[in-house]
Amino acid sequence: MSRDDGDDGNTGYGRRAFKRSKAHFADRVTADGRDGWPVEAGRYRLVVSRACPWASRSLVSRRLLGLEDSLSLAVADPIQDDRSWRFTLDEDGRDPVLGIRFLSEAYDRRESDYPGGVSVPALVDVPSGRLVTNDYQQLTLDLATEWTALHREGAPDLYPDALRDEIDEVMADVYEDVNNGVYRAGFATGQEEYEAACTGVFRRLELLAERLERQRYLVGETITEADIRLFTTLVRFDAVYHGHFKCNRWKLTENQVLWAYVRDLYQTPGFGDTVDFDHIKRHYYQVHTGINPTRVVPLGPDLSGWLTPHHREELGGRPFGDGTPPGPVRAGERIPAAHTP
Ligand SMILES: N[C@@H](CCC(=O)N[C@@H](CS)C(=O)NCC(=O)O)C(=O)O
Repeated sequence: MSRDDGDDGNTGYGRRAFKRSKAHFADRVTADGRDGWPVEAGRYRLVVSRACPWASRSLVSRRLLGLEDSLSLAVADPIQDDRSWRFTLDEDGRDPVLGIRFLSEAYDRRESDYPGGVSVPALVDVPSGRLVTNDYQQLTLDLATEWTALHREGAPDLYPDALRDEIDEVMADVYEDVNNGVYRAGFATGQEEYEAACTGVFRRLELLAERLERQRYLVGETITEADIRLFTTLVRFDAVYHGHFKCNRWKLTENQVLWAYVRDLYQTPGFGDTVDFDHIKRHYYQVHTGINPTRVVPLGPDLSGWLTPHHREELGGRPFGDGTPPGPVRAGERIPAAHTP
């Protein structure tokens, strides 16, 4: 992400509007390997921060599609230092598979003196240690449509052909006003810029709530990529966007429809079991020192409500279509109990 003066958006506060930079490395891993990166079990490593909403999309997709055995996972420390994402959660501060201490090393192997920012999610080629892509928008679509040979039995179709136009349309609005809208509000340096972004966030959330009052999921009657993308912002809403990013017209818990919708997803295997509220809160409140110079992390909100009944099954819907929910989270990838409701 960046402001349009090229700063990294987390700490740079020029007088210009927050603008997200385009992903720089946009190679695709495909079934036919047309960019030189064929889908192959065990070849790639997905590097994420569990704090990051863009990376969290790929965490959910990987679980729902059952790609854990084929696509290994590296989780970065939620707090970057001046060399960006680092593997300080691992023994000796090194990712055990890639053998690197900083994600930037994989970027450097791909392109030395790469001038852009180092971002997650990142897909890294294990044999060469080179970054393949950091294009988070395409990554999950490719996991859903190109990695099918490695999907688990019973994996859902997250991007069904017949519904793609509608899914794309919903995702475009969700991206502009919600996924990125909260960032534009949070990093605004002027009153007007903030008000426009914040108004847009809540206007869109109200429209989405109207839609979701009648149907369990955003498009069709099953979980799709559109739900994953809305989920990753909603699950962070009260914890960080409401306070830290000043999106505080109301809390998610005050909106009956959206609160039930996000709890429904949270309680669905593959969604909530990827969420680490501790990483989320510490990242936002400690890294964005421009908007929280004390780096103090608030104690709330109370998380106990996340596991309460949502009653959304009364709307019908078939979460996994003809498929089945994913199995339990593998050992080593479970979120510590202290970081969950
Ligand atoms: N790659 C995308 C989106 C991914 C993204 O913004 N990830 C954030 C974390 S939520 C990141 O890694 N930012 C770089 C940093 O904070 O050092 C972009 O360049 O805008």
